[in-house]
Amino acid sequence: MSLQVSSATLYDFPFSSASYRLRIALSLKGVAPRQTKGINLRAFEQKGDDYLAVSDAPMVPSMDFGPAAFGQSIALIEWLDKVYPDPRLIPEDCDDALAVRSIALAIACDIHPLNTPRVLNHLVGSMAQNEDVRDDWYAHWVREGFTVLERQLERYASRGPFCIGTKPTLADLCLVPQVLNARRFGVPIDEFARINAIDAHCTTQAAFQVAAPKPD
Ligand SMILES: N[C@@H](CCC(=O)N[C@@H](CS)C(=O)NCC(=O)O)C(=O)O
Repeated sequence: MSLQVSSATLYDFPFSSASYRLRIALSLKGVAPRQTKGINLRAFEQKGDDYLAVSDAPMVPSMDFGPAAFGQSIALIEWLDKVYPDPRLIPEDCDDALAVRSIALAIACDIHPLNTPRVLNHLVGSMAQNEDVRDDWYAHWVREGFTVLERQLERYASRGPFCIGTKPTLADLCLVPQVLNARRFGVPIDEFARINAIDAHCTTQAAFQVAAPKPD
């Protein structure tokens, strides 16, 4: 093993849901990067020369291991899960691993990319839409995504209080930040009973609390 978390720099923004996923994973595994540097997305620091000298993409999170830096929260969490396998975030059981990835990617690939700052800023910037259109866009794609997610999660409701079973997995790491994000944007999500129940359970757990952004 050559790359080590203990010698890495984590680039992070508290309210970034992709960064929040990674912080929960680090917290559950009890490992910490050598240092954490904040990239203020509200001040567009992700587009600055300093950050782009480290990260290929103008987004967080990324981890600079020294020899190389990597972005993509799911890839980083999968790597962490192999290098620090206790506790496992992707089950060993192949069928459960498929279910976990299917839920996690429904959030990370189908919901989250439609509501990132660069997409929302493009709507009100170059595309000259007003803030009502932006908010409607956000709410539409979150609610459509949550409708699918709720159906997925209902299938596993008898297995335990987390997305799948009695332990947190990659699926929960994706769900909790997306729920927080939806609430912060004022999107009505009360009707998604299973999503809310899982979120309520996860947020009682110390590892999720430590990783959560502090209210601004
Ligand atoms: N697929 C990437 C998404 C990363 C991403 O979009 N991060 C957002 C914050 S949650 C970001 O840095 N956005 C900057 C921007 O949109 O300008 C991952 O999972 O790491």
